[in-house]
Amino acid sequence: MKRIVALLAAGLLTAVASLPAAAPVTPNIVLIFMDDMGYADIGPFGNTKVRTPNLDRMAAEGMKFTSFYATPVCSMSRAALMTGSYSTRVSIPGVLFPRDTTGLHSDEITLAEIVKQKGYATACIGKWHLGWQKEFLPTRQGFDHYLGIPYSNDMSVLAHGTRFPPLPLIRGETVLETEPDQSKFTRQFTEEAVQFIRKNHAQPFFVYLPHAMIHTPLAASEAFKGKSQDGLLGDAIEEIDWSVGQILATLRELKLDENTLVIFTSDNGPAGRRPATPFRGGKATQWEGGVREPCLMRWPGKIPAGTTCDRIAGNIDVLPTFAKLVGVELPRDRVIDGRDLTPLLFNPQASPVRDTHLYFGGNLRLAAIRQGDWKLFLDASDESGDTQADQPAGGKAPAAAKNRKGRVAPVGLYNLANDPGESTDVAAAHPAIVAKLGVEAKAREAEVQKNKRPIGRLAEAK
Ligand SMILES: [Ca+2]
Repeated sequence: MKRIVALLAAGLLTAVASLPAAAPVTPNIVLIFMDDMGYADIGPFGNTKVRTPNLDRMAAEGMKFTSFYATPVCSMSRAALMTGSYSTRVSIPGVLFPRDTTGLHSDEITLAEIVKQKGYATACIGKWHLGWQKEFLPTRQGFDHYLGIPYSNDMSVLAHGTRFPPLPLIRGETVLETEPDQSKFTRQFTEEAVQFIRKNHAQPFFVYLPHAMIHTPLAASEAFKGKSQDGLLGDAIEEIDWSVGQILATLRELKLDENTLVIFTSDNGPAGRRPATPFRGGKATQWEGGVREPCLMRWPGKIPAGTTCDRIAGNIDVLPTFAKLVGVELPRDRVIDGRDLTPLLFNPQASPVRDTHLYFGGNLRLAAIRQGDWKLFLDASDESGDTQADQPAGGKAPAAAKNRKGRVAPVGLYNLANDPGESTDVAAAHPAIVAKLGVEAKAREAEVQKNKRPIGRLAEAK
């Protein structure tokens, strides 16, 4: 009998050993989410001005995604990330402000609530921006632990005078202080994350680390201030790189490297008219530079080192990916727009998990559609609620039209493979593609509008 058991066990072990890398495991997850960091702001994506050795190493040890989509501005990106659904699907407009009494609806199932089903310890450390009243805080959306600011770091008395209330720093649901010293943010949030990882290292954990940087007002601690070759922006980016290094060093020290997926990405394109080379546009636009983000994923032994994946992916795909990795079924009572990225994590050349991306605007309307290499702008255009103007790449005059609010908005058809900088509108040469994508966009937008779910309102919040 013992012999049979031993043989069975031996057979089982052989079977386990021969399973492909995609075998079910429940990794720890660290999701580092930047604010206003654009495609070209870090070394792995072509920045040669700032030093990002830890991010460079993360790329060398993991996978770089080059078609990873967010949205033009803050709140809508976080809504998509948290719910696996387009921002319009969950009715979150561009940017929530302190005057707003809305937030992510309590019925939404967030990343934290997905992994919670498997007993993960969960923390949100940094900027939330999905509703600031206590009914909307991370603590009400599956996070055990919260330290951070409830909206952008410029929504403060210091930046805007009394039009805004003093910026609060919150722990749990309690305001610790107002108008905190922002030069301490990156260090403080990093130390909090490291502490949380140390405390929970013996059980599965999920750390969501949405940094306040590099949204303006920029700040860096004394150790980084004045040290980069790119002013305060470079200082802030180099401190973020230090932060990534601290997280990775902690995982290594605790021998959690091979059982932890670390993701680094951002919420929207670069602010302040700096380029998102090779893409056109920046924050608050639907040009690729406004919505295509640097994205790194690292999981030694699982994700092949030093690889690049150009398949369409984005922050809506994070939730289905987490669900797959931790072994939780996706909710069936609602539409989840994202797709499980795990086939690509283990093989960047695997078939695309989706061939289409929808570019929703802050006005909840569909502004553009990408299918394969083709991208068509629609006349709904983007009105993201932010004040950043469009910025043509290379100083060229953009192909553009005025939208209903009189803002300049992109129009036309672009081939992103031949023309990633969206310099040439080729609609006139490809009427059949324009027609096909137009029909597709209309049908898809109609479906999202029909099946969208409500924003949370304070009076209704549970
Ligand atoms: Ca942002």
